[in-house]
Amino acid sequence: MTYTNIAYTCEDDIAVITFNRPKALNALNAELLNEFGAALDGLENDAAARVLILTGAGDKAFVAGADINEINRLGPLGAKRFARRGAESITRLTRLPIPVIAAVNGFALGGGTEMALACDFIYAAQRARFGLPEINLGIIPGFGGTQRLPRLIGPALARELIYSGRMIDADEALRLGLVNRVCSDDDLMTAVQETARVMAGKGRVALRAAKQAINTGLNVDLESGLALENDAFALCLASPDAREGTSAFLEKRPAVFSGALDDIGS
Ligand code: CO8
Repeated sequence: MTYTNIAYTCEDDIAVITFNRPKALNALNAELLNEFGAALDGLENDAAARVLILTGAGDKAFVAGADINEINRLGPLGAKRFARRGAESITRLTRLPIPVIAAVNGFALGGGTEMALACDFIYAAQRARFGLPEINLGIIPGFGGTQRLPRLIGPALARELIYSGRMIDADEALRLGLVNRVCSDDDLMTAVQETARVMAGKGRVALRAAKQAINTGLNVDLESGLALENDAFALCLASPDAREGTSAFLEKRPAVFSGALDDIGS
Protein backbone atom coordinates (compact mmCIF):
# COMPACT_ATOMS: atom_id res chain seq x y z
CA MET A 1 0.00 0.00 0.00
CA THR A 2 1.19 3.53 -0.76
CA TYR A 3 0.83 5.95 2.08
CA THR A 4 0.43 9.70 1.88
CA ASN A 5 -0.44 10.64 5.47
CA ILE A 6 2.15 8.42 7.11
CA ALA A 7 5.50 6.98 6.10
CA TYR A 8 6.49 3.42 6.94
CA THR A 9 10.01 2.02 6.88
CA CYS A 10 11.59 -1.12 8.27
CA GLU A 11 15.38 -1.30 8.31
CA ASP A 12 17.59 -3.66 10.30
CA ASP A 13 14.63 -5.05 12.27
CA ILE A 14 13.39 -1.62 13.37
CA ALA A 15 10.14 -0.31 11.93
CA VAL A 16 9.31 3.39 11.94
CA ILE A 17 5.89 4.93 11.36
CA THR A 18 6.11 8.68 10.77
CA PHE A 19 2.91 10.74 10.97
CA ASN A 20 3.19 12.81 7.85
CA ARG A 21 0.87 15.80 7.62
CA PRO A 22 3.36 18.46 8.72
CA LYS A 23 1.27 21.35 7.37
CA ALA A 24 -1.52 20.36 9.82
CA LEU A 25 1.03 19.47 12.53
CA ASN A 26 0.39 15.78 11.77
CA ALA A 27 -3.21 15.97 13.04
CA LEU A 28 -5.03 12.64 12.92
CA ASN A 29 -7.76 12.63 10.28
CA ALA A 30 -9.78 9.62 9.11
CA GLU A 31 -7.48 9.01 6.14
CA LEU A 32 -4.38 9.03 8.32
CA LEU A 33 -5.99 6.66 10.80
CA ASN A 34 -6.90 4.28 7.94
CA GLU A 35 -3.32 4.28 6.73
CA PHE A 36 -2.07 3.82 10.29
CA GLY A 37 -4.36 0.79 10.65
CA ALA A 38 -3.06 -0.64 7.36
CA ALA A 39 0.55 -0.16 8.50
CA LEU A 40 -0.24 -2.02 11.74
CA ASP A 41 -1.85 -4.84 9.69
CA GLY A 42 1.41 -5.09 7.74
CA LEU A 43 3.49 -5.01 10.90
CA GLU A 44 1.56 -7.83 12.52
CA ASN A 45 2.63 -10.02 9.59
CA ASP A 46 6.16 -8.68 9.26
CA ALA A 47 8.50 -11.05 11.06
CA ALA A 48 11.40 -8.69 10.26
CA ALA A 49 10.12 -5.94 12.54
CA ARG A 50 11.36 -6.40 16.12
CA VAL A 51 10.66 -2.90 17.47
CA LEU A 52 8.35 -0.11 16.28
CA ILE A 53 9.10 3.59 16.62
CA LEU A 54 6.43 6.26 16.16
CA THR A 55 7.38 9.84 15.36
CA GLY A 56 6.16 12.94 13.52
CA ALA A 57 7.32 14.54 10.29
CA GLY A 58 8.81 18.03 10.43
CA ASP A 59 10.45 19.71 13.38
CA LYS A 60 7.36 21.05 15.08
CA ALA A 61 4.94 18.27 15.94
CA PHE A 62 4.60 14.63 16.84
CA VAL A 63 0.79 14.82 16.48
CA ALA A 64 -1.20 17.97 17.38
CA GLY A 65 -4.33 15.92 18.07
CA ALA A 66 -7.30 14.68 16.14
CA ASP A 67 -8.07 16.86 13.12
CA ILE A 68 -10.29 19.61 14.48
CA ASN A 69 -11.72 20.30 10.98
CA GLU A 70 -13.16 16.78 11.01
CA ILE A 71 -14.36 16.88 14.63
CA ASN A 72 -16.14 20.17 13.92
CA ARG A 73 -18.28 18.51 11.24
CA LEU A 74 -19.27 15.42 13.26
CA GLY A 75 -22.62 14.71 14.88
CA PRO A 76 -22.78 12.51 18.00
CA LEU A 77 -23.01 9.21 16.11
CA GLY A 78 -20.22 10.16 13.71
CA ALA A 79 -18.16 11.29 16.71
CA LYS A 80 -18.74 7.97 18.46
CA ARG A 81 -17.68 6.08 15.34
CA PHE A 82 -14.62 8.25 14.69
CA ALA A 83 -13.54 8.15 18.35
CA ARG A 84 -14.04 4.38 18.57
CA ARG A 85 -12.13 3.70 15.37
CA GLY A 86 -9.29 5.96 16.45
CA ALA A 87 -9.18 4.50 19.94
CA GLU A 88 -9.20 0.95 18.58
CA SER A 89 -6.32 1.65 16.19
CA ILE A 90 -4.33 3.27 18.97
CA THR A 91 -5.09 0.38 21.35
CA ARG A 92 -3.65 -2.02 18.79
CA LEU A 93 -0.22 -0.64 19.74
CA THR A 94 -0.60 -2.20 23.17
CA ARG A 95 -1.32 -5.59 21.61
CA LEU A 96 1.51 -5.62 19.07
CA PRO A 97 3.91 -8.37 20.09
CA ILE A 98 6.90 -6.01 19.82
CA PRO A 99 8.01 -2.97 21.86
CA VAL A 100 6.64 0.35 20.61
CA ILE A 101 8.55 3.55 21.43
CA ALA A 102 7.09 7.02 20.95
CA ALA A 103 9.76 9.49 19.79
CA VAL A 104 7.92 12.71 20.59
CA ASN A 105 9.65 15.37 18.54
CA GLY A 106 7.31 18.32 19.14
CA PHE A 107 3.67 18.99 20.01
CA ALA A 108 1.84 15.89 21.26
CA LEU A 109 -1.57 17.26 22.09
CA GLY A 110 -4.93 15.57 22.52
CA GLY A 111 -4.86 12.50 20.27
CA GLY A 112 -1.07 12.98 20.04
CA THR A 113 -0.55 12.50 23.76
CA GLU A 114 -3.08 9.66 23.62
CA MET A 115 -1.14 7.97 20.79
CA ALA A 116 2.08 8.28 22.81
CA LEU A 117 0.37 6.93 25.94
CA ALA A 118 -0.49 3.70 24.11
CA CYS A 119 3.18 3.12 23.27
CA ASP A 120 5.34 1.08 25.65
CA PHE A 121 7.22 4.22 26.67
CA ILE A 122 8.06 7.70 25.48
CA TYR A 123 11.31 9.55 24.77
CA ALA A 124 10.84 13.27 24.22
CA ALA A 125 12.82 15.99 22.52
CA GLN A 126 13.46 19.08 24.62
CA ARG A 127 10.97 21.03 22.47
CA ALA A 128 8.17 18.45 22.97
CA ARG A 129 4.94 19.65 24.54
CA PHE A 130 2.27 17.35 25.95
CA GLY A 131 -1.31 17.99 26.94
CA LEU A 132 -4.93 17.01 26.69
CA PRO A 133 -6.43 20.36 25.63
CA GLU A 134 -9.78 18.93 24.54
CA ILE A 135 -11.53 20.79 27.38
CA ASN A 136 -10.67 24.03 25.53
CA LEU A 137 -12.73 22.75 22.60
CA GLY A 138 -15.68 21.81 24.77
CA ILE A 139 -14.94 18.08 24.48
CA ILE A 140 -12.98 15.44 26.38
CA PRO A 141 -10.18 13.10 25.28
CA GLY A 142 -11.66 10.42 23.03
CA PHE A 143 -8.67 8.25 22.15
CA GLY A 144 -8.04 6.75 25.60
CA GLY A 145 -6.63 9.76 27.48
CA THR A 146 -9.04 9.66 30.41
CA GLN A 147 -8.07 6.03 31.00
CA ARG A 148 -4.36 5.78 30.23
CA LEU A 149 -3.13 9.08 31.69
CA PRO A 150 -4.48 8.41 35.24
CA ARG A 151 -3.07 4.89 35.13
CA LEU A 152 0.37 6.24 34.21
CA ILE A 153 0.78 9.41 36.31
CA GLY A 154 -1.98 8.94 38.91
CA PRO A 155 -5.56 10.21 38.99
CA ALA A 156 -5.02 13.57 40.72
CA LEU A 157 -2.37 14.81 38.27
CA ALA A 158 -4.37 13.46 35.33
CA ARG A 159 -7.50 15.27 36.55
CA GLU A 160 -5.58 18.53 36.80
CA LEU A 161 -4.22 18.23 33.27
CA ILE A 162 -7.53 17.10 31.73
CA TYR A 163 -9.71 19.66 33.54
CA SER A 164 -7.35 22.58 32.81
CA GLY A 165 -6.15 21.57 29.34
CA ARG A 166 -2.70 22.82 30.44
CA MET A 167 0.23 22.07 28.17
CA ILE A 168 3.41 20.80 29.84
CA ASP A 169 6.97 20.81 28.59
CA ALA A 170 9.28 17.82 28.28
CA ASP A 171 10.98 18.34 31.65
CA GLU A 172 7.67 18.44 33.50
CA ALA A 173 6.52 15.36 31.57
CA LEU A 174 9.70 13.63 32.78
CA ARG A 175 9.05 14.64 36.39
CA LEU A 176 5.48 13.34 36.19
CA GLY A 177 6.64 9.98 34.82
CA LEU A 178 4.92 10.51 31.49
CA VAL A 179 8.19 10.22 29.58
CA ASN A 180 11.22 8.06 30.25
CA ARG A 181 13.89 10.33 28.85
CA VAL A 182 14.33 13.86 27.50
CA CYS A 183 16.91 14.33 24.75
CA SER A 184 18.17 17.37 22.92
CA ASP A 185 16.08 18.01 19.79
CA ASP A 186 18.87 16.78 17.53
CA ASP A 187 19.66 13.64 19.54
CA LEU A 188 16.13 12.27 19.98
CA MET A 189 16.06 9.82 17.07
CA THR A 190 19.60 8.58 17.77
CA ALA A 191 18.70 7.87 21.40
CA VAL A 192 15.46 6.11 20.41
CA GLN A 193 17.23 4.08 17.73
CA GLU A 194 19.92 3.03 20.22
CA THR A 195 17.34 1.80 22.72
CA ALA A 196 15.38 0.10 19.93
CA ARG A 197 18.56 -1.63 18.73
CA VAL A 198 19.22 -3.05 22.23
CA MET A 199 15.69 -4.45 22.35
CA ALA A 200 15.76 -5.77 18.79
CA GLY A 201 18.66 -8.02 19.83
CA LYS A 202 16.69 -9.75 22.58
CA GLY A 203 14.61 -12.92 22.28
CA ARG A 204 11.36 -12.26 20.45
CA VAL A 205 9.31 -14.67 22.53
CA ALA A 206 10.58 -13.14 25.77
CA LEU A 207 9.85 -9.58 24.64
CA ARG A 208 6.37 -10.52 23.59
CA ALA A 209 5.69 -12.39 26.82
CA ALA A 210 7.01 -9.51 28.94
CA LYS A 211 4.83 -7.00 27.10
CA GLN A 212 1.74 -9.16 27.41
CA ALA A 213 2.35 -9.89 31.09
CA ILE A 214 2.84 -6.19 31.90
CA ASN A 215 -0.10 -4.90 29.86
CA THR A 216 -2.58 -7.56 30.90
CA GLY A 217 -1.29 -7.54 34.47
CA LEU A 218 -1.94 -3.80 34.80
CA ASN A 219 -5.67 -4.44 34.43
CA VAL A 220 -6.07 -7.33 36.87
CA ASP A 221 -5.46 -7.88 40.59
CA LEU A 222 -1.94 -8.82 41.74
CA GLU A 223 -2.71 -12.49 42.28
CA SER A 224 -4.13 -12.89 38.76
CA GLY A 225 -1.19 -10.93 37.38
CA LEU A 226 1.31 -13.22 39.10
CA ALA A 227 -0.51 -16.25 37.70
CA LEU A 228 -0.30 -14.70 34.25
CA GLU A 229 3.41 -14.13 34.66
CA ASN A 230 3.87 -17.72 35.75
CA ASP A 231 2.20 -19.04 32.57
CA ALA A 232 4.12 -16.62 30.38
CA PHE A 233 7.40 -17.60 32.05
CA ALA A 234 6.77 -21.30 31.39
CA LEU A 235 5.92 -20.57 27.78
CA CYS A 236 9.09 -18.56 27.34
CA LEU A 237 11.20 -21.39 28.63
CA ALA A 238 9.89 -23.57 25.80
CA SER A 239 11.29 -21.18 23.18
CA PRO A 240 14.51 -21.81 21.22
CA ASP A 241 15.76 -18.41 22.44
CA ALA A 242 15.46 -19.50 26.07
CA ARG A 243 17.62 -22.54 25.34
CA GLU A 244 20.11 -20.33 23.51
CA GLY A 245 20.16 -17.66 26.25
CA THR A 246 20.72 -20.08 29.12
CA SER A 247 23.23 -22.24 27.17
CA ALA A 248 25.19 -19.15 26.09
CA PHE A 249 25.51 -18.07 29.71
CA LEU A 250 26.77 -21.48 30.78
CA GLU A 251 29.18 -21.64 27.84
CA LYS A 252 30.42 -18.12 28.65
CA ARG A 253 29.60 -16.69 25.21
CA PRO A 254 27.24 -13.99 23.99
CA ALA A 255 23.74 -15.26 23.18
CA VAL A 256 22.57 -15.10 19.58
CA PHE A 257 18.79 -15.03 19.59
CA SER A 258 17.10 -16.32 16.44
CA GLY A 259 13.68 -15.01 17.36
CA ALA A 260 12.25 -18.33 16.21
CA LEU A 261 8.76 -19.05 17.43
CA ASP A 262 8.81 -22.69 16.18
CA ASP A 263 8.40 -24.61 19.39
CA ILE A 264 5.52 -22.65 20.77
CA GLY A 265 3.69 -21.47 17.67
CA SER A 266 3.00 -17.81 17.00
N1 CO8 B 1 -6.39 19.75 13.75
C1 CO8 B 1 -6.37 20.37 12.54
N2 CO8 B 1 -5.43 21.28 12.20
C2 CO8 B 1 -4.50 21.59 13.11
C3 CO8 B 1 -4.46 20.98 14.39
C4 CO8 B 1 -5.47 20.00 14.69
N3 CO8 B 1 -5.51 19.34 15.85
N4 CO8 B 1 -3.43 21.49 15.08
C5 CO8 B 1 -2.82 22.37 14.27
N5 CO8 B 1 -3.47 22.43 13.08
C6 CO8 B 1 -3.14 23.27 11.91
C7 CO8 B 1 -3.52 24.73 12.14
O1 CO8 B 1 -4.90 24.94 11.89
C8 CO8 B 1 -2.62 25.42 11.16
O2 CO8 B 1 -3.17 25.27 9.88
P1 CO8 B 1 -3.16 26.54 8.85
O3 CO8 B 1 -1.69 26.80 8.63
O4 CO8 B 1 -3.85 26.00 7.66
O5 CO8 B 1 -3.83 27.66 9.54
C9 CO8 B 1 -1.35 24.56 11.19
O6 CO8 B 1 -1.73 23.30 11.73
C10 CO8 B 1 -0.27 25.15 12.08
O7 CO8 B 1 -0.82 25.38 13.36
P2 CO8 B 1 -0.75 26.80 14.12
O8 CO8 B 1 -0.68 27.93 13.12
O9 CO8 B 1 -1.87 26.84 15.10
O10 CO8 B 1 0.66 26.66 14.84
P3 CO8 B 1 1.11 27.36 16.20
O11 CO8 B 1 2.58 27.12 16.31
O12 CO8 B 1 0.63 28.77 16.29
O13 CO8 B 1 0.36 26.53 17.35
C11 CO8 B 1 -0.45 24.53 18.45
C12 CO8 B 1 0.64 25.18 17.54
C13 CO8 B 1 -0.34 25.11 19.86
C14 CO8 B 1 -0.17 23.05 18.47
C15 CO8 B 1 -1.84 24.86 17.86
O14 CO8 B 1 -1.85 24.50 16.48
C16 CO8 B 1 -2.97 24.11 18.53
O15 CO8 B 1 -3.38 24.48 19.61
N6 CO8 B 1 -3.49 23.05 17.86
C17 CO8 B 1 -4.63 22.32 18.34
C18 CO8 B 1 -4.25 21.40 19.48
C19 CO8 B 1 -5.47 20.69 20.01
O16 CO8 B 1 -6.40 21.30 20.52
N7 CO8 B 1 -5.45 19.35 19.93
C20 CO8 B 1 -6.55 18.52 20.41
C21 CO8 B 1 -7.47 18.21 19.29
S1 CO8 B 1 -8.88 17.31 19.83
C22 CO8 B 1 -8.36 15.72 20.05
O17 CO8 B 1 -7.23 15.40 19.83
C23 CO8 B 1 -9.39 14.78 20.54
C24 CO8 B 1 -8.96 13.31 20.38
C25 CO8 B 1 -10.20 12.45 20.43
C26 CO8 B 1 -11.01 12.67 19.21
C27 CO8 B 1 -12.26 11.94 19.15
C28 CO8 B 1 -12.94 12.24 17.82
C29 CO8 B 1 -14.39 12.28 17.83
